Amino acid sequence: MGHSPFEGHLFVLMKLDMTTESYLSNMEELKALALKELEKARTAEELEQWRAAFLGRKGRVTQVVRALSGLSPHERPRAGAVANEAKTLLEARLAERQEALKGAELEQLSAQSIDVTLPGRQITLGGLHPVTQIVREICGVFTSMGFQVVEGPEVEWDAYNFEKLNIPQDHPARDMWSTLWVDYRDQQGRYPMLLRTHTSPMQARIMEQTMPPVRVVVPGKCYRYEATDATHESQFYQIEGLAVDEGITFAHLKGTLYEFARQVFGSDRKARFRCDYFPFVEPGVEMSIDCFACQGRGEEACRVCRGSGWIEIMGAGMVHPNVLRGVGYDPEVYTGFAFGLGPERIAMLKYGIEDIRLFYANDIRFLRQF
Ligand code: 2NM
Repeated sequence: MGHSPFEGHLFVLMKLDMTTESYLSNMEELKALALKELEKARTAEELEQWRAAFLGRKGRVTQVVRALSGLSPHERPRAGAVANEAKTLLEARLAERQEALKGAELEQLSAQSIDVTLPGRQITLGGLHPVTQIVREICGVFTSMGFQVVEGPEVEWDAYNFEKLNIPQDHPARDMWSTLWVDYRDQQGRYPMLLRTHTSPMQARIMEQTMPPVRVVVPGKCYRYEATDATHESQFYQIEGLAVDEGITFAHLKGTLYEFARQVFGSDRKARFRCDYFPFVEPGVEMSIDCFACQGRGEEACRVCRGSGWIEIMGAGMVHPNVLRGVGYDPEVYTGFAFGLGPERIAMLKYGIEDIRLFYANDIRFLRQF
């Protein structure tokens, strides 16, 4: 019921038949209570609450002063003088407390004041992860040659990750990728869903949805069920590219990828293409550049090329006619080249990083270097 914090000390109600003695003793009691409560008030807000409770329009003291009218006329002056004196005293004490509080607040403010001429605190800026930086740099090289950057889902269907890429069920080429399967069975009891082992399923999606000319690069995270070591992670990035049009030849592949190598590793690079096998291309190649650390001399002590003078940087090839047919392109009309690279490997070569696991160990001392 009561809102005032002083409600607990219910004051004796004035009665019409009270005597001057009882009036005075009540006034005395009220004054003592008010002074005691005033001591407890610590803030301007509490002081104001106190004022309202005792000296306000409906305050206790005000009510008691009003109750003077209940006394007989000849008793009123004495009691009135005592009541007024009590009221004046309480008002004076309140003013004192308000002054003291204001002083204390000012003191506190000046003690906490800020020297605005001091230099600001140094803040540490975050930065892009080295893999993000290299992915952006590589994509930038290809967009400068007219490619579009596209991203796709990390959880894929077997159909896009393998079948449309000329890797049918039970084909031995499936062993090239140790796959992480999603625990979901279709009506035939097979597992049709997986974590993509490369970004090529997105190329298949793009070709299915658009007619040539197609020029895309697809960066993104891939997953493989493999033990981790200095050159392998179970989660890693890939950037794959694809160009399909009438009249695309292996010369376009070489020209495009050679330009990439020069932009990323320096304009004096040499490039070498040798046969390799990927089920989604024919012919398939691996591309190497001459070692930028020992200038291709193949020095025995060279840690970058391990003495061979050449560094493998990616796989590539002419898109297999089965892949083109599978996405609805006529391989008699359209041809294309495709490539795939690992940005972590590119960054390791470029910056002399010896262990791929450093990228994902979240050691700020390593990450800050880039
Ligand atoms: C590589 C190597 C060679 C490739 C092929 C395709 C697609 F979808 F067009 F068939 N995407 N990526 C490809 C070709 C990827 O990675 C080492």
